Amino acid sequence: RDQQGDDGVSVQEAKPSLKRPPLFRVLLLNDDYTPMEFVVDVLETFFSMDRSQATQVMLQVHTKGSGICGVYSRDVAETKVEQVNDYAREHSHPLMCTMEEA
Ligand code: NFA
Repeated sequence: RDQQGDDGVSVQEAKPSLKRPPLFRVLLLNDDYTPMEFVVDVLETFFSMDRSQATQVMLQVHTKGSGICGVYSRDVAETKVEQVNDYAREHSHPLMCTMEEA
């Protein structure tokens, strides 16, 4: 922030910086090949969803193109994305997990 002294000269004041760290949405993207059951398994295993919740999110991804798995700190979001993409590749599925700032 800028403030003018009585000599009319502008100086910079330090702003009280209490910044909360940014949050990130972790997303799954639809594709034509990954089996629905595998996506439900991923949502249960890596995002602690029950079967009914996991099925809802899977269907959202399938019908809308993408869906939110959860919202996390940068570190946790990066780890989830890597774990899901590694797990999908290990099983030879093209499923894509990504993140964006919330
Ligand atoms: N679209 C995939 C299918 O019809 C299912 C799917 C859902 C894939 C969600 C990726 C994410 N088999």
